[in-house]
Amino acid sequence: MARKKIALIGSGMIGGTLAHLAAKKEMGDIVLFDIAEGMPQGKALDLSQCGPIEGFDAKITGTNDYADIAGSDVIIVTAGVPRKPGMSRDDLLGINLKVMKAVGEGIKNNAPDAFVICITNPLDAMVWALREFSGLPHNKVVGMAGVLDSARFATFLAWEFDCSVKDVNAFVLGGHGDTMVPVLSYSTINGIPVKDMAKIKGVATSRLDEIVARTRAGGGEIVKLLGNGSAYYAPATSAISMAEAYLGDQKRILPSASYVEGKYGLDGLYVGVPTVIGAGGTEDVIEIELSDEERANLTVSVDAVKELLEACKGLDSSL
Ligand code: TXD
Repeated sequence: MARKKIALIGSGMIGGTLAHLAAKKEMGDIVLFDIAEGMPQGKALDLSQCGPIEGFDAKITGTNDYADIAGSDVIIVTAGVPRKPGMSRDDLLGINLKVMKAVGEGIKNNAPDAFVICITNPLDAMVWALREFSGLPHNKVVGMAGVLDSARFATFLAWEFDCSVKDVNAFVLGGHGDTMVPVLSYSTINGIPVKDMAKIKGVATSRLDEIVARTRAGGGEIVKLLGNGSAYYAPATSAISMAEAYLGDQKRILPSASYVEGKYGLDGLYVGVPTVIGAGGTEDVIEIELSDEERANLTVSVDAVKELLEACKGLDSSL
């Protein structure tokens, strides 16, 4: 059987980290694409030279030509610009929408059978636009945010309870923005509801509220500390888990920005929901019961996503 092929559109901080992780895991051969000339080729060469040390077999190449992504099984899109301190994700809309148009056309013309994972911000709007521009089926285009947001939530919960991150199952719904909805009622420490664990450990409800707030602002906290660019290790790791779920037909339930039609009272937009990912791409969206408060929070988040979609339509008449 031929090796799988993974194309990374955008070879910046996340793209480079994705390439390294995918190579280490021997997920397949890797193509780094970027508009910057020389940079993807340079990174590909550097990463190839990790092979003898780490002992992986993966052909890693860099390119500025979309023809080289032909036959890709998975494409992960990070092309665009990241936030600078003080910027919101939405400030990136105008620039990154144009980038999604070019990328969508590149995918449509060269690798229409791929499973596409979009990472570019503002995520929920960009994954929608990328799907529109590429014309791929909705189940083959998904956005990565929820795996990262729930990993952030899990990290903070593990620190608070002084327990292993391996035992934390943290649940986040909604758009990838300041309105995202960390759902405490579905978050557990090895099956023990977080609220019960808080009682056992004497953690105040106000402290849990602070953890929820820190999760929501988790990306901005890193942007501010880095001073230049945004998080990349955990975002790349998150997208790799989604790619593995697809390539391995794992049927994992991962919080992903998926196309929702009907469920959660939503109609035809991408937003973060628990999603079954397997060989069929996004195979199903799991609709969970929400409290009135959680549902109200989800509505706020969805409204923020809808506003961005309207803004996209205003900027590009083909949408
Ligand atoms: O949870 C999430 N979804 C995210 C999203 C978490 C963290 C960061 N997130 C977003 O990912 C971030 O806001 C950005 O929109 C993307 C990529 O972040 P990264 O840190 O990798 O940005 P870089 O290092 O600037 O890399 C972007 C690359 C850069 O090399 C550009 O030359 C390239 O994108 N680029 C393009 N490539 C191909 N085609 C076009 N048109 C293009 N334009 C820029």
